[in-house]
Amino acid sequence: MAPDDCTGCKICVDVCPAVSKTEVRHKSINMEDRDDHLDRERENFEFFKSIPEMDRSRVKVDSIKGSQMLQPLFEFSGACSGCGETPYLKLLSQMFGDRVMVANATGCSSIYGGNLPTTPWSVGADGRGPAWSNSLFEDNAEFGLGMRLALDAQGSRARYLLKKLSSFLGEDLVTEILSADQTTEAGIAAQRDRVAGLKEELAYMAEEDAEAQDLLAMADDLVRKSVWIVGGDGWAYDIGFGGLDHVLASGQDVNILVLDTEVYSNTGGQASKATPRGAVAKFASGGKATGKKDLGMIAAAYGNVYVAQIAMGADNAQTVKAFAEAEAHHGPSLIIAYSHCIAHGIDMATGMSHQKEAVDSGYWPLFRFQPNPEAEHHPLHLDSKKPTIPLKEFASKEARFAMLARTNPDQAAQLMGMAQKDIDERWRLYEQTAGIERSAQENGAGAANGQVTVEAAEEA
Ligand SMILES: Cc1ncc(C[n+]2csc(CCOP(=O)(O)OP(=O)(O)O)c2C)c(N)n1
Ligand code: SF4
Ligand code: SF4
Repeated sequence: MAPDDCTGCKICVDVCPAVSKTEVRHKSINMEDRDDHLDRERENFEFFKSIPEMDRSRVKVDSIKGSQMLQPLFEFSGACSGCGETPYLKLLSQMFGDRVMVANATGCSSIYGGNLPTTPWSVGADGRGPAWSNSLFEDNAEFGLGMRLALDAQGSRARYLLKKLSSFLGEDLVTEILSADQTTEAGIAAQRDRVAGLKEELAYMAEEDAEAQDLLAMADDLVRKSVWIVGGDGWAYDIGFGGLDHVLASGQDVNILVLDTEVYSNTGGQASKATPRGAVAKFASGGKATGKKDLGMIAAAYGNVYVAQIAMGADNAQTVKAFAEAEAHHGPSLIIAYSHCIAHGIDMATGMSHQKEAVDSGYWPLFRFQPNPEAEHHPLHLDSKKPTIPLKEFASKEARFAMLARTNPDQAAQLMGMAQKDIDERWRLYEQTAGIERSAQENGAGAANGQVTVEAAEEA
């Protein structure tokens, strides 16, 4: 661990599975006084940093062990100690590396993600890292869609110029670049090598040829990028929902990650449509009277949108799978990630194990909705089991529920009863939906929304 950057959140100790057989409560990782260990751990960390990073193409990126072997390009953020949002961003940066482009809605993730002049978004030894930018709270989905459209337009112009200059560049190189399989890390690394070779060729030609100069500027767009539209529930469920819906309907290849803390965390915990019934939040001081909006099922209604509801602390394999599937899906993807937060009034050291209780109680069911053109296909996969503990058991550990029981026990009891019914009913609905067959069609000919690609227009 990084001794100068550890915030003492204790989560690593809480989740450490290796327990001593002889010493009670002693694990492979334990909390001890910082001052007694600082010098030794600084030395260890320096040694750790000297170990070469793994070659991405030799690692199974879509597995827990594989993804955790890879260098995080999001590290040491200024979030609260033990924040439930940041581990998802670290994982995202490990799995997709410097090909990631993030459109970040205003909220906690834009503040700890861009507390300039520092930023936790980092670079590898070659100086490359994810590209990140922050937009408004009300238009971030559109902002990310713009990134996608710009990448597509540049990529299509680059392919057009590549074909046009093929007699100078060599037919073999051009064909290899145009037909490259970029679905794996090895395929992407090979494409990067080809593009590096192409840029060397173009550097010679660029002085005399304006089109070669143009292609040189856009050659990097021939390597597949991964666009991620990131924000909190206040953005996704409420203020930015119109734009989010527009982007889901666009059919474009973007990935949306909702870090769901069930309140507007960055401005002090106001209720959003993601806040569950019975929870106390600002603007819901008597406990929220209505149930949580089911954003996942709204998105799934489109049929061609990949949707996953995840909770890393409950099932990290399902989390990694959802990220990999969302990224691979040729169309819009939505991941709704349960993110524990100081606003919930929990012991943050138990954040990850508490996520498991959220799932065990049915409060946060895990699922993946996988669009598929096959007619005999059940797109909804329920990844968590039928609830095994009552909601009350989970909720009693959170001040947002418990405080109402103290101040207004009758109202708390009534809302808790209704909230339990919400859970039972949602589980019943999901179980039935998991049995439904549905097929999804790909986008029609040409780009989504009837746009004509630069490539097609210039060729015409
Ligand atoms: C249109 C607009 N209204 C209000 C704000 C103030 N504001 C900034 S962040 C934020 C809360 C964000 O909440 P959420 O999207 O849930 O993200 P979280 O902080 O929980 O990660 C608000 C209200 C703003 N930036 N823009
Ligand atoms: S998980 Fe928390 S306690 Fe453990 S090393 Fe990281 S910051 Fe420190
Ligand atoms: S307020 Fe919540 S979401 Fe924001 S940084 Fe703190 S723990 Fe994370």
